Amino acid sequence: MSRVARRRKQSTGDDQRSTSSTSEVMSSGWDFSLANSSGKLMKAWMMRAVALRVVPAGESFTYRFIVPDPGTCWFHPHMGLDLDRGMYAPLIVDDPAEPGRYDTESVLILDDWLDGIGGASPQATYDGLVAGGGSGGTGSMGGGMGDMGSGSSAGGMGSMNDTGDVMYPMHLINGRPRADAPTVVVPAGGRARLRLINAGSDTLYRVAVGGQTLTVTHLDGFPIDPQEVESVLMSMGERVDVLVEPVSGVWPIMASPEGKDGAALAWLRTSDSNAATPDVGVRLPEHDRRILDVFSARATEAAALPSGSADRTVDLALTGAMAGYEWGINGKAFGDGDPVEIRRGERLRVRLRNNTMMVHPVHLHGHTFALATDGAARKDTVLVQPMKTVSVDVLADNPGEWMLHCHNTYHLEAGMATQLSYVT
Ligand SMILES: [Cu+2]
Repeated sequence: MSRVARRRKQSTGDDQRSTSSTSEVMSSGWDFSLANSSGKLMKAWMMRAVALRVVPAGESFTYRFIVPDPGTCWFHPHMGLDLDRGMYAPLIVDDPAEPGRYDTESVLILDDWLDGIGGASPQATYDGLVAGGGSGGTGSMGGGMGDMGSGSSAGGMGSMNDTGDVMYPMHLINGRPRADAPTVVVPAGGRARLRLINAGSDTLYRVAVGGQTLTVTHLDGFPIDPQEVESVLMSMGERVDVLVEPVSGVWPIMASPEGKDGAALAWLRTSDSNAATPDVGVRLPEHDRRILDVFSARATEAAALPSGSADRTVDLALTGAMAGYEWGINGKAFGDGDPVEIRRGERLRVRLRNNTMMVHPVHLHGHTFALATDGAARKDTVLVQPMKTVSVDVLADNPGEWMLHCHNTYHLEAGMATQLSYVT
């Protein structure tokens, strides 16, 4: 366990903020220094506003950028499989006009973990997947297409097909396993805001809080008309903010890995309760009750893209198979295919068709998008289920070269990415 904790500390300890207040961030941009003491090359992509830089070992690079929107964000490198070794941290931008009221605010980062356990490593796991199957100890579920079968242990909410390639021995919240679960304390009768981030590499998490209703207020940092649910399904890269008003006691906050064994755990305790933590197993009844439907969520007026029709539509097929572990877009691995051309000022509709039997959370750099129906939620990452199509609208307002990729670390490493290129 100490290894996990130590890695967590390493992964965030080198980052330095150089601003002191949110208002400064909002008004004058932000210096963000990354110092690389890892002894190897580190490539960093910031999620929304900042482009890719390679930070050589022993050197540092300072990002300076304007923060366009408040919200729950995170940052991490996209260098090989570093993300699955815990190199990430939350990036929370406070909203000076925050309308919500809550008594406590907590960031809960979900992660799937195998590195260093039983000799496993992300690289050995990837190599095992490419070689066509999981050998023991690499943590890989391996096997050919369909080996996971229907996979999901979930009852009810629609059938998931393959939700992941890798079996993880541990699921963590804020770097901590179940036996050392973190606790969120909320005043008796109070309201807690939970900022949930799925930093996992290959795991969808279904999150619920025992005995409680969740009021979902933000998706990927952007406000929605609040929705009351009992569980939320989060793909890799997604963030969900919820409000909870627990009745007096201690309650499990549980992230159930979709289609996989185990669970990540935290506790929600009211300040007036000394109750012992109960034995809660790996699944709550709430996991199989009302689940958030991202596609029916409505953006608040401030967060919605202006209504309007797309100037142009681009089709991107998510392609590949477990055999050979060849993932790509339009049948090509990153670098082999043509970039998607985009013109400044246009509204581009990107139609994402998943031609595989696996789920793929698709994330776009440098922009946010709206799910392509009027008033739908604004996001930057969207889960595309097997054999389904999801359309998103992108306003071309940030010239540069930007990645669009699957946020499964192993699929990305295999090439499931393309580039959005501004042309004049
Ligand atoms: Cu993928």
